[in-house]
Amino acid sequence: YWGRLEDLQPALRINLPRRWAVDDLWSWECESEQCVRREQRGARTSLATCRMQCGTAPLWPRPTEVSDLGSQSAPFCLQALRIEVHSVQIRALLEQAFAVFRGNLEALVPDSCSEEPDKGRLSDFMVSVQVESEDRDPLLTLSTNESYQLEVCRAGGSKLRAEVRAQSFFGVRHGLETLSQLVWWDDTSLRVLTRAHIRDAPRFAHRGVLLDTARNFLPIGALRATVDGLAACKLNALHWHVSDSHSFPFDSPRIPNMSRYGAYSPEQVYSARDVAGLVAYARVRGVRVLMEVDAPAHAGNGWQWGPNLSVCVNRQPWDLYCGEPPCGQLNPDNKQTYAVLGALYRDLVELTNVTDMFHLGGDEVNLHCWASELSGPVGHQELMAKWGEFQQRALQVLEVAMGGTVPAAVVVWSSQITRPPYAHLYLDPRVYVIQTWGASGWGEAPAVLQAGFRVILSHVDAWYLDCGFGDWRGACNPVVSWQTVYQHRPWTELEPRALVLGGEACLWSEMVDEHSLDAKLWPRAAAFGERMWADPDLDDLILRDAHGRLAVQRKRLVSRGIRADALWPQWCDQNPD
Ligand code: CP6
Repeated sequence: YWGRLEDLQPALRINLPRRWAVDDLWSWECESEQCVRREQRGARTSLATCRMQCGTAPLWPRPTEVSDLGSQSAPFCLQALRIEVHSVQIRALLEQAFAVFRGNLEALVPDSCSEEPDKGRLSDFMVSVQVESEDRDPLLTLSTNESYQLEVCRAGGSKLRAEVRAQSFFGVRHGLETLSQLVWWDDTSLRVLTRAHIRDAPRFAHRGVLLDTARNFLPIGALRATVDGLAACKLNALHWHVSDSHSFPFDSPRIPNMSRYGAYSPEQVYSARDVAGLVAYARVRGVRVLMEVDAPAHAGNGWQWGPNLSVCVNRQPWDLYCGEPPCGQLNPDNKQTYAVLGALYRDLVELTNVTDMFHLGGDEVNLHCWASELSGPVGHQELMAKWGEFQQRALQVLEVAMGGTVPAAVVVWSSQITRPPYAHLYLDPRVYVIQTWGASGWGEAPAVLQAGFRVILSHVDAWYLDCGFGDWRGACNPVVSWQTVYQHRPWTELEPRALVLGGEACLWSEMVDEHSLDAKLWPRAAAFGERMWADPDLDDLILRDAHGRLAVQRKRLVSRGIRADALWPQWCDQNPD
């Protein structure tokens, strides 16, 4: 505009709605399951309320069966919220889960909710929880029934009743999570849908996220925050890759030398108390912690205190002796190696309440390292046999650490030894679960399934949330989008389906620390969560619907203190469809 500013004044005086007041000036109405904006000064139906009341509540992950979802809501104060426990044997645990639920609602409220008894507010919001199982000390296993039923209905007058029923504590916990998603903040108060009937169950038993605390240390608080995010998305496993060749931050009560020699600094360690605290924190949130001390490869710094426990440590040129610098690989010929491993396993078994699953690592063994450092035969077959023997002895010390039993699922990463002909020579399919990490195109999963092994899928081309190939060498591609994560459904082509236990989204931490953790994990790990829990069919419509719901889930994560990455311009929030 080249004219005088004064000439423009009349135009500027056109009364445009101020953006931040958009909900005051427009009214949102439901039309064929879509929120439609109508100009109506002074109207107070907010977009959030419209969305919820449209019968399209943005639940994440999508439940299996929503047979009834009301189109009415009621405002309430947190003071109205109460719990009724029908399962006395685990009352304490249920009350803790309820406190978490309550905290999640509290996090939605920007300021303190007015205590004035407002007309129309619920006087009583009763949450009744009931667990069928008699288990007094419930721990998550692969056979835990995580399904639940949630019913919300008016209980006369200004009372609301929500019933959560499940076989296990973990089902009830998921039910509370869903209930928390029927609640939203509506400018002046919390509101909740007043009718709902939901039956829900996960598609896969193992739904995990891997964090690596060896390349860069992550403070225990960052791990706790990650557990909060997992819980919000009904993910149930934190695979904690605690050590690698770079560092050994686990302060093992039995072998304190490991972190003395291996931690980046005396402060950057996880004490037994830290670990036990995290495990308890995670259990209340429906998550189990699986700690992996990687072996025999990816083990160097931290092991130097003993004579010859690890070989090739920090050796150059690294690309001859390991998959990623700095090198380091356990010495399979040293009896002491197994004694130390056994002691470490014993610590982990005690601290993490191991039930039916334990991770032994087992990835990227470099035979050239062993050939160059150990005496004896150097042929390929003999070196594979050495690896096989290492695996068997590691399993033996695990059995001892577990008090004479082997967990039903001993997990190792896919590698040369999990492929034919070695898999059948050295690994028992009744014991081992293979976590396949190569690209989908490598065909690892079909081969492993055909050999009768159970699998956990974590394909590098879809579910690696760091950089995929070559990250620490400076390349960073491809970075997977949430859509890539979400659309990946390898099991549609895998047989037998029953052997697919689930999957993991992996965040290796060569280029991650606590400052970037949240944004790299979320909301993409949430997209993974819905894929694992609900496994919705895919078409454009579903992807569109998912985009909108994920944007809401991302806001929930933010409200709970997770600094999740943005999904779209804020304009899209205000202009649905
Ligand atoms: N660390 C360990 C890693 C990787 C693996 N194990 C890895 C390898 C290739 C890519 C990404 C990660 N950084 N211990 C393999 C499972 Cl592309």
